[in-house]
This record gives sequence, structure tokens and C-alpha cells, in this order.
Amino acid sequence: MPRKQLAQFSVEYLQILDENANVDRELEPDLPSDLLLRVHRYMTLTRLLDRRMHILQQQGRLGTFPSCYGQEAAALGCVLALRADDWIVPCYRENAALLYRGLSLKHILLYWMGLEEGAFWPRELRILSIPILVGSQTLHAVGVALASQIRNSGEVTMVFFGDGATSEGDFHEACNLAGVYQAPVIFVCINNQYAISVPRSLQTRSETLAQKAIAYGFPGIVVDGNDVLACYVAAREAVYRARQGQGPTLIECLTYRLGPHTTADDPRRYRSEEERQIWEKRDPVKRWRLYLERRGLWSESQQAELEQELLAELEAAVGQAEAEAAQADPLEMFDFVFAELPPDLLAQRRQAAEFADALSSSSRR
Ligand SMILES: Cc1ncc(C[n+]2csc(CCOP(=O)(O)OP(=O)(O)O)c2C)c(N)n1
Repeated sequence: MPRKQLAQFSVEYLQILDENANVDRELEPDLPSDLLLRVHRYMTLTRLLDRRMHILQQQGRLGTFPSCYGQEAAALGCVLALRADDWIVPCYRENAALLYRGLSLKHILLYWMGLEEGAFWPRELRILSIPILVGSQTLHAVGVALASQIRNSGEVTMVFFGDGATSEGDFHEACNLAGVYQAPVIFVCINNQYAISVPRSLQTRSETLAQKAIAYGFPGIVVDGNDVLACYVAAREAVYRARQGQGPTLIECLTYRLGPHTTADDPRRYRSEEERQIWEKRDPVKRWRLYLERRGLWSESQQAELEQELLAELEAAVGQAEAEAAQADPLEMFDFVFAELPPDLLAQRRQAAEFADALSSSSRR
């Protein structure tokens, strides 16, 4: 009886722009300067948006929200490889990628203000709405990709999720289905190393998350998730394969969440300041700026001008979002799930109505 090896695998790691902004000339993709500058614009805007949202949340003008701080490069680098007719299925920390695709600041703000309007994004953007159930979006993405395959439309779907999502059944079902049917989908795992307080080491015994793909019959790769160029190159290869009918790819973007999980979290309770500082030095936004400066595409005065322009854009968006929020009826939150409200929700609706009445009469006084 033979005893032989039936499967063997290896997982590649890709970095093109290192933490000191040194670039590997052999691997550096040839991207036009205006695109490089747009990447900088959207990463900078995302960082400023995070700061502004944090202040709004502290002032009670915005709900709890998850920060993108430290993770601005990964999703943006990956979506650079997409066409406008491809589908984006985001998680909740992909603001840079969504803004790049054309989503407005106002829509992002309305979403985190908890308004229905914030979840209705322009259909032509081809972005699915933000999921709250961890990992569920991977299944939606495979559905979208299979629809494109059946229609023979040539579109691909890119889905984003965290390291924590890889422990969910949904993720494994999605990978299995996508592998079997060779769905044109790119799974992008944004491995920020924590699922709230659970570290990556407690998610899985596997050495990489990318290797999960091997079991489902498609390739996986690990990239430096703070390196826009590596994310782009890996995504470009994955998109090419998907469009050629060669099926899915899993890209693991290795990054770090520099901020709290959400505004309701205190990360000092489960990770050290030393660890955080190591990752501060790998900041994707600073790294990109240095890359542009070294290429002679950017200067300090341009940076100051850009920040001024973006802050004005942000202020205008906050004004618009708050004006729309003021018109909204908070009781609508009870309207769109049940045709007939069950008794406990009916009681909550009554309470909410009384609270709203009390608020408006006290503001009239
Ligand atoms: C099915 C499900 N379980 C638990 C939660 C609560 N929850 C919200 S975010 C989160 C952590 C997700 O971690 P990860 O997938 O790594 O993404 P990250 O937040 O780090 O970006 C959890 C457990 C949820 N929303 N859905």
C-alpha cells in the first residue's frame, strides 16, 4: 500500500512599500500620478473623518461607531483593482474604499447617526450596505458573484471582513460555495489582529488566515495591509483570475486597529501600549505621504492646503447630515421590520413617543 503526500501548500507574503517607505522597484506597479494622489486624498479624508466622528459621538451628535484608524490602506488598495461595475461588499471599517468609489461623507454620517436614509446608498455605486452580523456579508457576496456568473456580465465582487469573521460558519460556507462554483469573488480579510478583545492567536491555530482558502480549493495570499501597493497588486491578480473564470482568491491584509474597536471600547484593558506603538510606526497614511514626497509628487504646503480643503468638506457634510437628521422621525425605527408590532416593541414605541414629546416641549420652554 502506498503512503504518499496528496496535498502540499505554501502561502506567499507580499510587501512592496515597507514601513520606512522604501519601495521594491521590481514589484512596484506602474500607477498614474493622479491616482497616487487620489489615494492620499481619500486616506487623509478617512483619518480626518474618524477624528470628526469621534468628537461628534462624544457630543452626543452621533451613535457608537467603529474607527478606521490605522487601517486606511488595506481596503482602498484592494478596490483600486476594481472597475466601476464591480461590486463592493463592505464590513464597517472601509470608509477610505467607499469614499474612493464615490460614497458621500453625508451618507456615512447619516448611517452612524442611525438614520434609515444612511443605509440607502446610490444604487449605481454598487456597494452593499454595512453588515452588523459578523461574517454574514461573505455569503451575500458569493450570491452577488454567482448572479454575475449566471448573467455572464464579467463583473467581480470583492467582500471585506475581519479576522474574527473567519471563525464564523458563514465564512466557511461562503468559501466552500465559492470554491465549488468558481464564483468570481475576492475575499479580503482585514486582519487587524483583534476581534474586540479577542486576539488573533485565539481565533485559530492556523499560521495564516489566508491558508483557509487552500482547504476550499482556491489560493490565499498574505499582504502587508498597511502597504497600498501590495494590496493593489494582490487584488489585481485576484481580479484577473476571477474575471477569467478561474474562481475566488482570499487576500489576508495584515494590519492593526490603532484605535478602539468602537467608541464603546477601551483597548487598554486587553493590549499593551508597547504593542500599539510598534504599529504606530507602520502607519499607512504617513507611509504613503512619504512615498509621494520621495517621488516628488507632494510637499508640506500641499498637505496643509489639502487638509484645509478636506476639513471644509467635512464641515459642510456634517451640516447637511444634521439638517436631514433634524427632519427625520425617530419613531420610524419601529416601522420597517414588523407589519404588526409585538407587544414589547409596541410598549417601547409608546415610551419613545412620550420621550420625544417631552424633549420637544422642554425645548419649546
Ligand atoms: C454574529 C455576531 N456575533 C457577535 C457580534 C458582536 N461583534 C461585533 S463586532 C465583533 C468583532 C468582529 O471582529 P472582526 O471580524 O475581527 O472585525 P473587526 O471589528 O476587528 O474589524 C463582534 C464579536 C456580532 N455583531 N455578530
